[in-house]
Amino acid sequence: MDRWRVILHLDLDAFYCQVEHKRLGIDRNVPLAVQQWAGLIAVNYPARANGVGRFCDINEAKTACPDLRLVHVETIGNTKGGKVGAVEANKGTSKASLARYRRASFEVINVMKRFSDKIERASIDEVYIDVTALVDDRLRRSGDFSDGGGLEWSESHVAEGAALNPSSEHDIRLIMGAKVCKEIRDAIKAETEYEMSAGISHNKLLSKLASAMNKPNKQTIVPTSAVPSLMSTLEYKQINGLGGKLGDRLVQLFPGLKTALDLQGVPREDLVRGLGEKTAGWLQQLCRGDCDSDVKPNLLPKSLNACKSFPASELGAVKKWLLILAEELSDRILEDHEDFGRTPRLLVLHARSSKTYEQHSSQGPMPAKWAKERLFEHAMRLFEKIQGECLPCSRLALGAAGFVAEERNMKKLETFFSAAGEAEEARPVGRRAAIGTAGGEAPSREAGGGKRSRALDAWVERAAPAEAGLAEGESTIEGAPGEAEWSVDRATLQEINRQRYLLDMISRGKGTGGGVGAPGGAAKRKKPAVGQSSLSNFFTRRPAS
Ligand code: TTP
Repeated sequence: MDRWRVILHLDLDAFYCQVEHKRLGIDRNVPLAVQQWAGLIAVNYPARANGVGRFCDINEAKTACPDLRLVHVETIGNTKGGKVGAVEANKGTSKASLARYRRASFEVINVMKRFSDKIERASIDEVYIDVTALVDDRLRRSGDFSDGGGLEWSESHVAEGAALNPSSEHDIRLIMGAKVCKEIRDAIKAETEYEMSAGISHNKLLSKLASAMNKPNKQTIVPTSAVPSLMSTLEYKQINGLGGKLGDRLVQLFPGLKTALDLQGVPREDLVRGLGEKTAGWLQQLCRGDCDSDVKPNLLPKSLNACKSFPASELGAVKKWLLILAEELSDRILEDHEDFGRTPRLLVLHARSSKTYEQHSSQGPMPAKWAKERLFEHAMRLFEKIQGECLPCSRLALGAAGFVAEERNMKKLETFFSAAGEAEEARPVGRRAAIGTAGGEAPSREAGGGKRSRALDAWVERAAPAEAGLAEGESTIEGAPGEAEWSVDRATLQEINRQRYLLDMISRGKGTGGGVGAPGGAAKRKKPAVGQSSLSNFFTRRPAS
């Protein structure tokens, strides 16, 4: 295990409830749950203390806690005026909109960005942050901690049964990580009112396990000394990645085994026989609490999607839902364009057959105008191409992908990128290596800016369709075979890849003169590089409505 890294996992507590408390000005101590149709999707901690759980139906919840405040999620659809924001709890005519929770989530990210440029959004309410560089910096500046002196960790819990060793340099790094983590959480609380729980450890696996150990609004350190006892009680299905099909396969292969420690005891050759060499190796690592996965900065979404599941439906109902999805997607594209100055090139439709449960996909160029009527018209044309296979239909997803910057913004991005290349070149080698090209990331551009670098060209050339903005599992950019008028030509694909790379560079904050800052560092930093303003606006502008 690389015990030099310090990785935080931060998870907002009862997230949707917190957003509603703030929006509606409801005291935090009032039991509250967020409802979607007849079910509860978020329950705050006072309501949990009164016996309300996420799996209660509304009547059970009200019986358990008569004072419970119920707030329905925002909906979009067949309401008077058909506007996002109208609340109509009718599953048959409208769909849930997550717009207000997404905005709140980015408010929080905006604060986190001041502390590290290595932030990976794992979901709408959880992130990983790699604070290794910041911890290095703090320890270097703070002098000698060989006896752990001066570092307070009383604000943090330590995983049960373990203790921190103040003379271990690795534990000292975690203590400093905990200090940073507390600062981040305090800044978030002060600036957004939101509370979160956090885990501090040497990798993503352990920090995620740690953040769930003492909820709500607390943080927990998992030092390596805690790992053996943790693995002996941890059900392996709770490990990220082992809950789904792989977990089911493990149950089939090794019935009776429950904990990560149990799996450690399986001979490697048995694992290899059942799962293959690569998965076996990865699994053995996980069961020892080891995980070398990097925190992958991903602040710009690769695609925007609007989805709806419904009872088996024929064409008439599909049209109705597509119009609603087109409305939601239209809002999201316009918002994204305003925030980031980028334009989607692809409209992607997925439809699931209620007979075969198979998902079919179709995609084509995004219309130049993003009004819901135009999106709907194009979506219908996409649907017609696959309707033979997916009617009756029970799920639709309409997405925008293949983002590029507009010509005028591209100029800004190019300028920014040249500056980034130069700044990169000027950095000490160690630091450059830390944000370099490992793991298939796009290469740094060579210094000098003006001409395209060979490395960049090579990256553009080999970039997979997924890198052009299609999420994993979505269909490839080439489109349905034989549909020439819808296919995306190679030059477009290359352009999409190139611009995605530039946008990625910006979203990682490269070229801003060093990404890691102290609290309040944003104000002290250099003026943002040209082209970054759209992004900064996005992260600073909008309060949750
Ligand atoms: P979670 O992080 O699973 O839960 P939570 O934040 O409500 O509570 P906790 O403090 O235990 O972490 O989910 C984050 C948000 O995602 C949640 O507030 C509501 C939403 N959500 C759904 O919409 N559907 C679901 O099935 C789940 C589990 C969550």
